[in-house]
Amino acid sequence: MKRYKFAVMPLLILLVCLVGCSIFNRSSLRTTSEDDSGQETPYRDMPKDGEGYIVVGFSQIGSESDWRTANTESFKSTFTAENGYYLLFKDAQQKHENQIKDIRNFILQEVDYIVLDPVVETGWDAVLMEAKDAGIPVIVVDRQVSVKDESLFTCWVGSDFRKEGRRAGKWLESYLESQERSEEEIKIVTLQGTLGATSQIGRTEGFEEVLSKHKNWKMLARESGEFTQAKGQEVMENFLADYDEIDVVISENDNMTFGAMEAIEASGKTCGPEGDIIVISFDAVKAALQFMVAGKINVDLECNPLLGPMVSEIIEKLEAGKEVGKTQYVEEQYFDTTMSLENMIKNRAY
Ligand code: GZL
Repeated sequence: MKRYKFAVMPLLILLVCLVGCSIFNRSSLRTTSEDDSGQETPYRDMPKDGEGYIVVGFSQIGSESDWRTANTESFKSTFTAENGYYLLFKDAQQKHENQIKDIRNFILQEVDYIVLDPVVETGWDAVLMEAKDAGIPVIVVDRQVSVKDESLFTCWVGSDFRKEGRRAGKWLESYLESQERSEEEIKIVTLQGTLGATSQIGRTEGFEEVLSKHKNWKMLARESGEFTQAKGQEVMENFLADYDEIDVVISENDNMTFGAMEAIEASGKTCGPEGDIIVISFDAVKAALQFMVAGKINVDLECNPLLGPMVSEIIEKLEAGKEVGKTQYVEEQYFDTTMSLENMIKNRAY
């Protein structure tokens, strides 16, 4: 009995501390969020207890590309106080360990929902189990998680990346036919995105499905440019140094394409419909479409970053106790130089 009594005191002290921390955490909740500079900034006119707002913790990958900037803006402009939300936004600078830390902080702050854009597909089982144990629904967006137990997340919203990759391959088939080059040996290099990211896996494998049907298409090399312009330029410089002849560059996002264009032109070669190298890009952000109009990019496979409104609709359904689909794809198309783009670009949201 004595041992039992003795054990009770520390437990009581621990309980008092935990309750104190929890009150502190909740009172610190809804008073700050991180702006683009990563600084914690006080939210204006947000009631101290934050009651009446749906609190959403968003773990964003980083700010590595124009696409990512548009994706972040879509969430920040949707999850506003006017729309009944309080958004806790964290930028993980493309680091998996930062996202794990951010999710754990959201759990500690007892948010109502966690939105996760996972930098790579693996390594999420443990932290998503912690969110599940805390009773916090997780909505995965853009890239996917690969977990043993799919009940660890409520649903996923994003693009069909494999379809984007297949579309790129089919576009190349028809383009080469139009150029009467279908029987020619075609030398190809690929700038891959962040290895292990769903967008990289899908685009690479989707294009591979078409590549495998053409014995005359030679994939000289694939290397990751990490979805950034600087790394994309560096990898393309190496490809140009290693291979005298390159007919096609597949670049798995526009920012790597911008770097590749720099490298191609610095080497004395040209790109685009009138150039030495066919450029196939992904994302279709405004700046890339402007380069297409300027004749530097042949085709751009759209990847829609505007996921904020779809996720808000999902949360409203969940709040109303409704079911939501486990997998939800966004609409996408592609653009090439046969299309008149000027007007579309003017009105383009990203
Ligand atoms: C695609 C997204 C990719 C974009 C890149 O959905 O995951 O990450 O294609 C971004 O621009 O870096």
